[in-house]
Amino acid sequence: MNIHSVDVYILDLPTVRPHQLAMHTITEQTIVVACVRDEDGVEGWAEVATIGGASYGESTPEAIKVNIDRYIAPLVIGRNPIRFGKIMNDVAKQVRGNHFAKALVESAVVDLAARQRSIPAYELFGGKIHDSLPVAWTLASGDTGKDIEEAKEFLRQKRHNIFKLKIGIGDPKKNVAHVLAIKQAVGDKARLTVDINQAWDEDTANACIPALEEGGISMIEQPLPAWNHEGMARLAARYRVPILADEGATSIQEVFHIAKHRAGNSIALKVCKAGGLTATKQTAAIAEGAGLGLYGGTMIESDLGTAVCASVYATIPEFKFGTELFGPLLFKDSIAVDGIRFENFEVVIPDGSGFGLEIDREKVKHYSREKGDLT
Ligand code: MUC
Ligand code: MG
Repeated sequence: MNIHSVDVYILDLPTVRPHQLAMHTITEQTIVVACVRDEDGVEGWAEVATIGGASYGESTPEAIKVNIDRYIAPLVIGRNPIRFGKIMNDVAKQVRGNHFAKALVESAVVDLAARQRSIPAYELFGGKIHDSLPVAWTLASGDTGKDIEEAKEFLRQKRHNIFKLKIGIGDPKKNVAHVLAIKQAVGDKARLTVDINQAWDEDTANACIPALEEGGISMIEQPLPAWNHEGMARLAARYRVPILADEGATSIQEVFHIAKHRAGNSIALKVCKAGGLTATKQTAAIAEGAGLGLYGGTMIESDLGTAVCASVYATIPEFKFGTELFGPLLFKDSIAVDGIRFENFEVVIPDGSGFGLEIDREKVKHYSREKGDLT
């Protein structure tokens, strides 16, 4: 059955606590959800998230919706969802950039194609290799004492033993002291990484990385601006601690460039920044071929968007740094009837049809900015 309609909703969901990044503090997280329906009424659902409007990346929730409604949906309606490769290839010829919008549409079409066949979406990407994957938590309350309490509690609950610290805002030296205090408090029970979200220049990076390396920090994420591949290459050559590219690795071409010039020795995958599930697999293949370590990244999606990422990450052989698919745990509420499960320091890959979640339409309606038009 072919695709009959494509509907896009922007939702604002509250978080359990403020989440502080270099460019924005999240208290309400905005997600964009798409519902693709076939002529029999079977639905495919997907989600992408953005952080802080236009402050983190170029794709804003409003632009994602407008560009799908106006430019992408007409290219998708009337098509057979199982031909998602051809559909997205045709979209690529007519629509430049717009990776988040393309990721959202491809994912919803894949969910529909899988549901039409009553199979999990990961079967359309080679099948799952992992039943679950390690999952980090970001300590980003902005307070050392609270972060230590949170880390100890999650270790006790066997929820997380990898913690990422957002240190792109404030005085770099104080931030290093904050990280080392947390490392000292958790000791060998947990791995600690830091994400600078592009906030340092090379001098600041050279002033801070030696202490972090010495203190046992296990990975440094996007210390320099996304454009500064040469600087990232110098850091990767100079330090033992892995240097991970996130905002600097947003297309297969960029990842190839990073691999060729060693502008970092590891890559954060994100379905939205790659432009979809297919592009995520291609990115992973480039990284694998070049011997770069992989990290299963998040844009802090809720259950649905996390299920999208988990489904494709499950088909990728190795995540040297695990994943950070903790998004659902930061949200106060869910738009899924049964959410993603977390067990024994890992996120469990959902096994039902499509991305494995049943959508709670009332919740979508409740949190949607476009109240009226959810049919
Ligand atoms: C990012 O840059 O990695 C992922 C985890 C988190 O706390 O923020 C996001 C964005
Ligand atoms: Mg990052």
